[in-house]
Amino acid sequence: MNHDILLGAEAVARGAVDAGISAAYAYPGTPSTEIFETILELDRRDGLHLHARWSANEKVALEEALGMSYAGRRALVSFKHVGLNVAADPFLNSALTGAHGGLVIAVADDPSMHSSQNEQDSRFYADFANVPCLEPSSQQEAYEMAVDAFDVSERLKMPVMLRLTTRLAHSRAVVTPRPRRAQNVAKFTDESWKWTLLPSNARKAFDELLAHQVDFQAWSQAHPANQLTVTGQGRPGIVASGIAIGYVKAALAEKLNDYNLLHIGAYPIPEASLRSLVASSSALYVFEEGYPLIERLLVGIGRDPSVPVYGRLSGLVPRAGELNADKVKRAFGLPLAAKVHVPAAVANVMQPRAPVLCEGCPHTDSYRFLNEVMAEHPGSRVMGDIGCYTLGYYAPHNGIQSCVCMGASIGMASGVVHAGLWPVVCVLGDSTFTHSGLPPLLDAIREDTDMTVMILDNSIVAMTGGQETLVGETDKIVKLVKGLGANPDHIHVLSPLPKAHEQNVALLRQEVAHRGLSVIVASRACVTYAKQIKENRRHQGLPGMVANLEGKP
Ligand SMILES: Cc1ncc(C[n+]2csc(CCOP(=O)(O)OP(=O)(O)O)c2C)c(N)n1
Ligand code: SF4
Repeated sequence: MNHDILLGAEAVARGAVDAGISAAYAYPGTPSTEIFETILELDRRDGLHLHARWSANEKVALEEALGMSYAGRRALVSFKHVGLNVAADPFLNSALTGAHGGLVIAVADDPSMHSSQNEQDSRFYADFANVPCLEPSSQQEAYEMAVDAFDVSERLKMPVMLRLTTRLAHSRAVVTPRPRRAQNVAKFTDESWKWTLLPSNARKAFDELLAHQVDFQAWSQAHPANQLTVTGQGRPGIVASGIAIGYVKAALAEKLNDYNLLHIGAYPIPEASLRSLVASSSALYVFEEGYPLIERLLVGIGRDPSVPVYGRLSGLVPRAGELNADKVKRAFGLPLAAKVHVPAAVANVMQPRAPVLCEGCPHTDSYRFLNEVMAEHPGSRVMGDIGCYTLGYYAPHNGIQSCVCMGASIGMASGVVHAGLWPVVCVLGDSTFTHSGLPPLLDAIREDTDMTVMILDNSIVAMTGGQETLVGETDKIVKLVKGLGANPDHIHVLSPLPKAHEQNVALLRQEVAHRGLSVIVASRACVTYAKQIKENRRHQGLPGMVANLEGKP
């Protein structure tokens, strides 16, 4: 039997491939990126002939996967938790259409916000949409659940969410894979009415979805990942979901035998098991990675308080941030592991520091000329976006004053202009622009909004590790902007190079002074991913290396 040492994210990819997917769709984002990167690698290595290209954004990824499912074949979608906000519309509606070919949506949450702007819990989305959800507690389970999720999706005719969190996605363990299954043959659904969500169909489809909840409950109740162990009537009970079971085991060791225990790894929450646990236990301790989904159900309103419930809501466990074994130990008043002594010299080096742009980064030069021009307008603002250039918030650049979600810079800059403040510039990267910058730019073009949009085109999706961009060439970005209807007299391309600084200052000064919309594309390749850019361009069939790699240290 084969064994592999896999990241949780890699295990999901292996599981999906072994389940017989025909396609994978994704948009990069930590901690989900490795799922799709592994699919690309397996596709190349094993000649699988999957459809696997990065999508423009998460909504598009899910819609493409829905089409694949409509056509009877299996598709995996993967993105980070905030990506599910972008894909929320097709996700919630896919609960009504159901799935034809297996459809699995792997969402990686990031509690403690290691690389994210919030720590939302995707299980709430599954609950909200009324779709089944699987939450692995180990890399092996991540693999098995990925395979099973496709079976369940086809059996229950529903999209299934596979929820990961950072620790599991990014840590390795031995995984034993199963034999690989063949892909499905394409065949249209014969229930097109369900996929045509006109109110008359949608009402029927929603009734079906609600009626099916008993089947989903029966499935989750019987799922091996949902394990109830009653060690004794009247003992305290523990509920642990997903990866939290590992922390509970590590913290309590053999003391765990003194507790009743319910582990939950499949949702909807298995209500019968939860009721049995409540009926058998004197008190309940709830450990779940993320928000208090199970705890909230247990606490309820107006319930009998004779079985107290302790968890994030009660304050026994911190409300925010990742769980770990120490947090569980603290909850039970157990001694913590001895602190590792870090010598003073090492501790000084390890002081937390704000992340910085790489040496020679083109964004540094963009912030230099941008700051010089904005300094001429005290009280002006630069609306930022999400990418490497977000690091321009920190000193020495101090170049942006907002960052909310991908693509928000343009819409927010418009709002500021609508409020009567001036001047306003916004900065966003090339991938962020194609992800969700086009619709707000259309609005701004329609109104000739008095602001300057700077698209920082570094030829790659740098922040998430060097994935290919959708457009690939500055000329095409310019064509896109022109095609949307922007005034060609106020569309410019510049090179953010130290030697072009004065020229760039003059151009930006001129466009900020222009009382209407200007778009400036600052085009220079990322120096850190130079090799990757070359590789991506070759893959995209684009000619050779980009010319503007000057500034590489
Ligand atoms: C909705 C959503 N999806 C994905 C991410 C992860 N993410 C952060 S920045 C980024 C892309 C940045 O690329 P680009 O705009 O080209 O800027 P660069 O990092 O190359 O400077 C991605 C995908 C996110 N934060 N939000
Ligand atoms: S990875 Fe590239 S874009 Fe990101 S900071 Fe480094 S040089 Fe700049």
